[in-house]
Amino acid sequence: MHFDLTVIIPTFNEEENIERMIVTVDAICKGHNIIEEILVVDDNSSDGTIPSIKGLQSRLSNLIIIIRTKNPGLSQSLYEGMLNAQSELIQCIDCDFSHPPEKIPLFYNLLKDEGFDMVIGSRYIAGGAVIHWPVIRRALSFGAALLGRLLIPPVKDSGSGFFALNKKIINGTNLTPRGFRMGFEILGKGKWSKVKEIPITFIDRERGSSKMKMSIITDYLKQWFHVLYFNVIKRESHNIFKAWKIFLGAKSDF
Ligand SMILES: Nc1nc2c(ncn2[C@@H]2O[C@H](COP(=O)(O)OP(=O)(O)OP(=O)(O)O)[C@@H](O)[C@H]2O)c(=O)[nH]1
Ligand SMILES: [Mg+2]
Repeated sequence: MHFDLTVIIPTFNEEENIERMIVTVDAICKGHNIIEEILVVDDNSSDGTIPSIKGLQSRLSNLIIIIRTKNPGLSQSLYEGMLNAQSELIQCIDCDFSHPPEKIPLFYNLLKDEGFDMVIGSRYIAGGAVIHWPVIRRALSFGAALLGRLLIPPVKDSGSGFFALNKKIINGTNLTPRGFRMGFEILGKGKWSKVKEIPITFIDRERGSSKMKMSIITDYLKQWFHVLYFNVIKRESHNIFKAWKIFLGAKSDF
């Protein structure tokens, strides 16, 4: 079967959100004539997430589930989803409705019709926002975004989990996913040339519990240094130099 787009939904114990998210994504894509594969990548949830997905599979033939039992983690799950995606164009979206699914057709059009390699839903450009986060969470997230800008300065929200890409930019790259910032890994090591950020409003989850742990801070620091090492010492990528050149040329889309 041909798919225009693969929508990857990473899950870990999301029984309160998963069914509504799958049905919503499917309705939005169908409403825009996008033939989509919905690929849920689950880290062996112990709640009702897996039975819910299996229950929906009888009426949605485009719904696939990967149940992982080794090397758990959000970025690892997204990467496994990307490697198994049946479409060249891929959308990543959280399951808890923090990311607005109605924006998926815009991401898709920017990849398909305007030829962007990667499109990032940004909280930190004009028109973007975060709603209902405590001050400490805002400070940590914004601090992480600033750190990201030291390496990839044109991108204001490199840690966003709401992003879309053309699979060709990760083919043959040496990605080592860890933590929560898969988009930053791809910006640091992928073979992109055209990237765009679009504003999104990120709403704090209303249902289910957070999977965020403090270890994602150390994971991010390891990832950040690894991207630096990969570009500056190993010279396996020139993305940092390329991004700075674009930034100094003052282009926001590139
Ligand atoms: N497969 C997999 N998915 C995960 C893992 N951790 C989180 N997720 C999923 O990734 C998405 C983002 O996780 P969240 O817990 O919402 O993280 P967050 O948005 O930073 O924090 P909160 O919204 O406060 O919970 C959700 O769809 C989670 O179910 C994991 O280890 N494996
Ligand atoms: Mg969330």
